[in-house]
Amino acid sequence: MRFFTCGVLLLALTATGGDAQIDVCGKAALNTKAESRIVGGQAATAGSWPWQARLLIPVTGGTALCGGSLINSQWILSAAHCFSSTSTTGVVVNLGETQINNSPNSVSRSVSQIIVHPNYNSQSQDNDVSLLKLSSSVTFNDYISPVCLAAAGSDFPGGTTAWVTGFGTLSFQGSASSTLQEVSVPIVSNTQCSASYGSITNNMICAGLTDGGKDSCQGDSGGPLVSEQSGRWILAGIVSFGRGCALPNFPGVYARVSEYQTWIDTQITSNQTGFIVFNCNKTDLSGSCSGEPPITNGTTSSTTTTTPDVHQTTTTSPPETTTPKAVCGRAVLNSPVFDGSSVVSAGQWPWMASLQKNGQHVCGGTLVSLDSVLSNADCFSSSPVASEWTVVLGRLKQNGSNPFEVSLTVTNITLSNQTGSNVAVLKLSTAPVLNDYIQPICLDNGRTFPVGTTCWAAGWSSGRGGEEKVLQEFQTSVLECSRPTAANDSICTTMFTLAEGDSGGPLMCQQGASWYQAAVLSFARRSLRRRRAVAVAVMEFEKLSQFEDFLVQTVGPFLPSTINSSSFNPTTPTTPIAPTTPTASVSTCTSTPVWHIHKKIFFYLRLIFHTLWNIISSEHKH
Ligand code: 4AZ
Repeated sequence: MRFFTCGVLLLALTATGGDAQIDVCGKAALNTKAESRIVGGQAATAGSWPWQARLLIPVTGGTALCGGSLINSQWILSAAHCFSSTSTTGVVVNLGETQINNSPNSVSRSVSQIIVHPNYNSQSQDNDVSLLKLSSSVTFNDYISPVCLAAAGSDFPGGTTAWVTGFGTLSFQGSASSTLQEVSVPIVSNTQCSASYGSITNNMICAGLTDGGKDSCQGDSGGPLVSEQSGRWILAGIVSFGRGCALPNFPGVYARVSEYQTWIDTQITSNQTGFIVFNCNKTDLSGSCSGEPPITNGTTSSTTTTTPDVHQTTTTSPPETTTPKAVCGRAVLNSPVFDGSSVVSAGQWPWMASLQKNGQHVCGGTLVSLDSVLSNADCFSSSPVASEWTVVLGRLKQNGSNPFEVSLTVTNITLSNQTGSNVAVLKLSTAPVLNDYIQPICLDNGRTFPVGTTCWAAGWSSGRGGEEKVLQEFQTSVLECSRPTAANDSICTTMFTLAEGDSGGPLMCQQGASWYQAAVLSFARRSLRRRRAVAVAVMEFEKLSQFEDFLVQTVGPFLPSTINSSSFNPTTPTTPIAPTTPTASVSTCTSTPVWHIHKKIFFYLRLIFHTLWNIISSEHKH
């Protein structure tokens, strides 16, 4: 079972304002989502969204359709762009409807006042908010009741499940629906949304799937985007705009309700609306606030249908801990260049995390589960306080724009406690939405990476990656460890440049289609051993499998590398591996494109020359 953990206590403590609405708002007695979690639904059932309003607005040559939300017995919250003037003439608000012309519980009201937000900007769509006062109050019942509003300070992290409802068109420029439609859409962070639209203000909130297929559309404008918290439905957004409808990478854009608490409170002076802080500070294993699977490899199928039609929730699904839907070690955009070290491109190492203090990169890390990041314990020796750290995922450049990045706070830091080197596990406050740029790496639990296996390290260090400090990658190759006792607990590689700032990052080796973390990089404890016989400098790292018990305890069960976890064999590589010597062409786990081979030979010649030079010069010093 996925855990729905937004705190009940929090609700009690953070409900603000309002004399009556706070007791009644956000309850939908006939909404079965919370209990039965219908999968693949279509039209909403009567009473599912009792705050839904259908607005009919006279315009030249006809009537425009908009949505709205009932927020107390006499007020509707809607979008500013629904109104070209504040004239109330002919404006009709219908409540309690599920099917147009066939809703026994519906009521109709005219409007006595329309208030458009004074700072509404029709160019940018900033502050796309309006209030409508009904000519007379409505009586609440199972089909008509107000929604709660997200209070100032609410946080809707990317991946949070939200639902949008409306009578709008079923496709862009299609025809409007005669039945109320509902669809669940994950919240998209403003950073990610800005990457698509360019100008998303703090007064906006976005929701949709990377692959498209689910969205609000024309005629839904002004209607509600809600999220559930402790059995209450809270209005997160007001349908505002979007590029087309349900297009990939163009989520729907909504006015962010939590930015309007003061304004709404000053407009509605009696019978005030119920504001509740939405703050899903704990998440289930899928990374969502209320049970909707995030965009993960294998779980989110993009539907080709448009506009409200499909919803999926999972509270009745089996425990996530036994059948995790996410898989590890997938990097669809990975195409490392085999030339020793190079600038990384976006999505190449989608588990790379930048661990930051005061906005400055301090150490590397890796996403190793849906909500845990692995790093080096040394990074926290001076500051083990979780609240001082931020984890940035999906980042490529330390200076420059990173359209896919997500910044997350840390709730807990746990350090392993072994003799020698140690690792750290950071629990994230929210599980990030997984996409091509953010994915977990597989944790090595005792695999064999034979001598000659090509592996990679990656990291950000000052002085590297140019002005933008782009993530760097380093190709290396597994060597036999010179220390006889090291065979079981260490993995040794050819030398590569490791600097402060790389600590905590991964040594990554591919087996089959999946990438495994074989070790955590350590700058402070890096071990350089020279093997005189073959004149190759060796780097020695503690094998990650040494920390397996600690990792299972702190991170939870390791993610499988394929969805069919029963075929998961921790010790047998998925492709045969033929050991080779370090000086030969070495990528034995994956087939290496022919055009890479000359680069690799050049790389190893350079490496040998460099190593010999180091040995000669250090012996000269002695
Ligand atoms: C509209 O024109 C509209 N996909 C509303 C919502 C969206 C697009 C257009 C979001 O009313």
